[in-house]
Amino acid sequence: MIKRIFKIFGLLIALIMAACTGVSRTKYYQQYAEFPADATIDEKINIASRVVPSPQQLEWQQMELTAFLHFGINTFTGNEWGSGQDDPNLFNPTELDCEQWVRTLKEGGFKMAIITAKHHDGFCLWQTATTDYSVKNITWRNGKGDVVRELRDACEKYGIKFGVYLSPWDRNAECYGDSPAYNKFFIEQLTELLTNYGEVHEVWFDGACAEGPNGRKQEYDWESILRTIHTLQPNAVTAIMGCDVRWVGNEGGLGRETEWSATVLAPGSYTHKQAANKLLGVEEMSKDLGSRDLVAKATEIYWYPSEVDVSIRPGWFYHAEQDGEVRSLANLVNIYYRSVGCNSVLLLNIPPDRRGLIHETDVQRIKELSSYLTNTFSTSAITDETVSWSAKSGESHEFNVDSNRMINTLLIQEDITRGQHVEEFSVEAYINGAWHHIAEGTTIGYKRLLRFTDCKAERIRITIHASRGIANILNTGLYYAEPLDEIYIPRSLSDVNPLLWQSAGCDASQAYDADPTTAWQSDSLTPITIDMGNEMEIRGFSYTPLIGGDLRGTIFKYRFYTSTDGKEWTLCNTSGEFSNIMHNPTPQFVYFNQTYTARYFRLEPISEINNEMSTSVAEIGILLHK
Ligand code: FUL
Repeated sequence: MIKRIFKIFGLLIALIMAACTGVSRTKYYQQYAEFPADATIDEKINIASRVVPSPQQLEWQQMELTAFLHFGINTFTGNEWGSGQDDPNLFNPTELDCEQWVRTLKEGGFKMAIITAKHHDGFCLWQTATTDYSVKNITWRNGKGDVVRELRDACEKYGIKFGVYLSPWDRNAECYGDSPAYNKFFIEQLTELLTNYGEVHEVWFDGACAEGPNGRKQEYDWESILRTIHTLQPNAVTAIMGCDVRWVGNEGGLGRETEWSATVLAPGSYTHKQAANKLLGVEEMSKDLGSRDLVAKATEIYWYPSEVDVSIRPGWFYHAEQDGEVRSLANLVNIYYRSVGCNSVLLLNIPPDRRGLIHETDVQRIKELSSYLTNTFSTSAITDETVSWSAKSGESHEFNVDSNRMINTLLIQEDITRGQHVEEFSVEAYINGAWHHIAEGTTIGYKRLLRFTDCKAERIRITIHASRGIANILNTGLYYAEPLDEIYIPRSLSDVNPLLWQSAGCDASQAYDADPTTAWQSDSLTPITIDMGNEMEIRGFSYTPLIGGDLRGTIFKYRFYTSTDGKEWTLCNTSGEFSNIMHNPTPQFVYFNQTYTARYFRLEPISEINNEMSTSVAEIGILLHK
């Protein structure tokens, strides 16, 4: 009883003190909260709305635009994933100029550059003591070159932040798969990068990973790996197989319309939490990571914001034959709306070419993007001085608008230092004496951009229909984004018209009907054999997975054969894998390093992306010239 009286008395004092000092009593949880075992749904939602970013996550989110630079041995072989066996002397950029990269990025509004210091092939772009497979043992610059150093210096000079991508998967290291030995090796590489190159703001660990030699599976010691980063670079965020930044779940530049930064998904490197993710049925690619229903089922919640990584070209590495396929301005602007405008950071890849320069076309596109964004978002049409406000569910806020200006975009931001709250909102415009509904959205988070039909309005009204407690809006703006025409000429999938083609053994015509939304499918790993009707000299082939559909049956490893009589077959020299097809399911163009005389060809699947016994070919084509 006495205890209870003390408790009530203590509470009263605390309330009186809070009222007198005006100090807010809201308790926030930095990056993580565990729900009490007996918490109700409402209590859980309340806690979820008070999870906030760490200072590093906040700084990262505020960058908005960051750049990836995929550069390495693949730039010189034409591959997307190197085998780890390519001659390191192939790495030979003739005019390497990291300052040109950084100038391009800086002028483009990018706040950080992340370099592939080591991709899956294991080739290191810096002077490392850990392996011979690096810039140290090649003729380029007499083995004294260091791309990481040059980029670091350029970032320093132009004042942008610097990050490193270090692939956990290593196809060159002999110790890969011998878990303790490789963990030691990997931590040594990380230590070099994090001690010799000044401040690092993001460490990117790719989730793509396969078995090592002889089927050995690497068990990563994520705890030690993350500890190394936290000790050596306390201001860095760790991405993907880290704990601060979440992969959005695709490589196509598409953030979710409903994007919670407070998610029930435990970060990928928390291996002991994987069972909890499974139980909830969530992974990076899940559509829903933070709805009320999911929060109700969860026991914990993380501030784990989304990063949209996408390449300006079809591949992550530079390939000259993709010079005509650099994304259009309209496409990049859409990506901006679907990433930065959907509560995510955009990580746009701009791969340097074989000269060691960002290609002219890419430079031009980055300039166009930057001036488009600057022109669009320079001055808001809202005439009120105060653009921050707060509201409970059901409340609205009105703004005066310069009615001479055309508008078609709403920009709205929550103050995420006080959590993410808004679940549903709508926008109305007061035009000619009446209110008209013009747009609606779900989550806001750090930033939300909503497009609506062009109009001129006297006032604008934003209603918060559902919010997890009080919504704290930090910024509101209205803008006009010029319409852009999408000029997209898809690359032809075949140089040979399949009119005369016949498939052997079954009707596989859906694989060459020029419609990549339909596929020839089989319930086993079945080769597809085609008679082209005429003999010709072929330089390569294309394989397209089902676009926008079920990826089951998509081929990962393959063999490709040609024949002149349909009896004797020649195995063509290829890498034998559609390297990154699982995460980037786009048309694959394979070129041989010689021509083959063929009337017949055969694509034989060796493995499917998820090791299933099935095959799917949306399109197959023959290439006659590079
Ligand atoms: C993927 C990798 O396999 C690609 O090559 C690329 O580096 C991309 C950013 O991540 O998972």
